[in-house]
Amino acid sequence: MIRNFVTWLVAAALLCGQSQAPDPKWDRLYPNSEVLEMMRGYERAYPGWVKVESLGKTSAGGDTWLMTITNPKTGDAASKPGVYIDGSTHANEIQGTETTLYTVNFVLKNYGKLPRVTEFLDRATLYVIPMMNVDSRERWFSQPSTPNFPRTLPVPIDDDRDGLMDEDGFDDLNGDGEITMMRKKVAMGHGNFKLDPKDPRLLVPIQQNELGNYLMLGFEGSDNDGDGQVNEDPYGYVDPNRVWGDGFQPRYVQAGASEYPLQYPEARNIANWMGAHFNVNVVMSYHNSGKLILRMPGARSQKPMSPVDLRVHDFLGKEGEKILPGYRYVWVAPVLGDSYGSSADHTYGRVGAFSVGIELNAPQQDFNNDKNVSPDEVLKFNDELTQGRMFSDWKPFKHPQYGDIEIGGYKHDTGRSPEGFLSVEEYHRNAMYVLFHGYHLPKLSIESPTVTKVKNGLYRLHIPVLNQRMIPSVSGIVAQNRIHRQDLATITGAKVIASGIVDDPFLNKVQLQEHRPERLFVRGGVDGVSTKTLMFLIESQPGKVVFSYDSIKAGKVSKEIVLP
Ligand SMILES: [Ca+2]
Ligand SMILES: [Ca+2]
Ligand SMILES: [Ca+2]
Ligand SMILES: [Ca+2]
Ligand SMILES: [Zn+2]
Repeated sequence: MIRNFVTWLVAAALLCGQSQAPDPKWDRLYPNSEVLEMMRGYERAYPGWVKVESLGKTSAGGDTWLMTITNPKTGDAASKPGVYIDGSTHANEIQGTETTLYTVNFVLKNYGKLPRVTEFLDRATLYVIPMMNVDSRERWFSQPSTPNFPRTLPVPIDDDRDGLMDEDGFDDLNGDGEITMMRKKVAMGHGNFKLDPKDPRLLVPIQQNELGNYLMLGFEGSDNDGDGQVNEDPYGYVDPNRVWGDGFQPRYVQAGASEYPLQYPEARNIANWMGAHFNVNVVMSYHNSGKLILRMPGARSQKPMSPVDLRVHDFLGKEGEKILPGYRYVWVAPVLGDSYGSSADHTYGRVGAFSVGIELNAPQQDFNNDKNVSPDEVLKFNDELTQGRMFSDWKPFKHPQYGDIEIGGYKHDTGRSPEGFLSVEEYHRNAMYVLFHGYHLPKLSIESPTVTKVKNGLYRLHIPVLNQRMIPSVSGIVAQNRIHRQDLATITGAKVIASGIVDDPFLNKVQLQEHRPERLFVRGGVDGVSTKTLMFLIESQPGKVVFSYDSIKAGKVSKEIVLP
């Protein structure tokens, strides 16, 4: 009896303790080791549902970690339409990682509880790369950094063309673990700033008719190589979002580009993997900041987006403005300037996915409601809402080149990433926007066919294929550039004499496929929220045949059809 009880206890302990899923509080940013532990934790807690794998090594010895999440009982991951999300392409744009992890946590914990989450994991696959630029993200945590630095891939570049690479970066002169700002008081008339009369922690630029007595000297550091310039060649710079294949331009056109497309493994690992996963319909990459949903193309000189795809992007983007209040859905090029070789251009142009960049928000406070958060309001936020956590007060320092200066300013984990107490709403809304895309993944069903007996042993079938959701089963760019094979319709159990796409069922207008009618290629697939009717003329005895519709992006459906 006791022994049975003990056995039961052990079994129960094994079952529940078998792996508690991670339960992050989301009130802080997670360094890479904790992110990876969290990913592994979900994998252990949801065996078969979550797979964590490395797509390959990265430039400084890390790994491109991918999570694949789906209900394994409803089909293989690759057979289902996919949503791909990633974070920390720009290494300083940290909370993209937490946004992806929040999404992971939400879908896993709400499967079976919330119908739309359940539908999502049953019929779709979520692919997640929480840390694209993994090595530099680690560096942001472990070495003195700023809100803007490092953004680069971990690749040394001779920015000032003096033959040396990364020889003069930022320096943590005062040893507080942060790279903050330097300012210097000078004789009246020698500066272009003055102290803000409302708050001496701030400098304000002088007006035309004023004399200034302060200089802003930029981010903390000294002239390490004695060339008369301070911090002119820091760590990097190769921009991980200017190195992709589609639309690539060399460095003399696009600053931060690599020497050739996909030169660095951070991008190449993902491009190679996604090139073998054309089931990816949606790509969402998290950046900060600015509250923007950015659609491609990256530059005005590139070919405009296919009208079919633009319509879908516009729908998803406009709805995004509602799910993410204050965010604006825009075409990136006229708003942020032309850029070449971005991941969104690549994954749209080479994979045919609906790809957007999302510029996340780090909410602060507009105390006087004038729709602008001014520098003094940021300081007020620092003082009243964080009790001074964000800002290091100015302190005197003896600088090797500038003499007596002051060092102070905002710490690296402020400004671009949300304060812990405000992060959950940001992550949650963005996760819900991922699920909105998930909901609108193409969802195909075969409606009731019309079967006409032409004569004994010869039937004509009109088979409507319905797509219930907004994303087409083949995107416009896939159809246009033949990125991967079109949707394929087949009949098994009969000899196919002719097949085609029905333009008008009443007038019996059909675009016939000239060759091999037994494999009907449905160019352009089934548009969002619409039906495409297919015609098959088949030789068969009365009985049953099976119609199958196989879409790389929308999955496979089939239906038995009875011939009278
Ligand atoms: Ca140099
Ligand atoms: Ca410092
Ligand atoms: Ca220098
Ligand atoms: Ca320096
Ligand atoms: Zn970015």
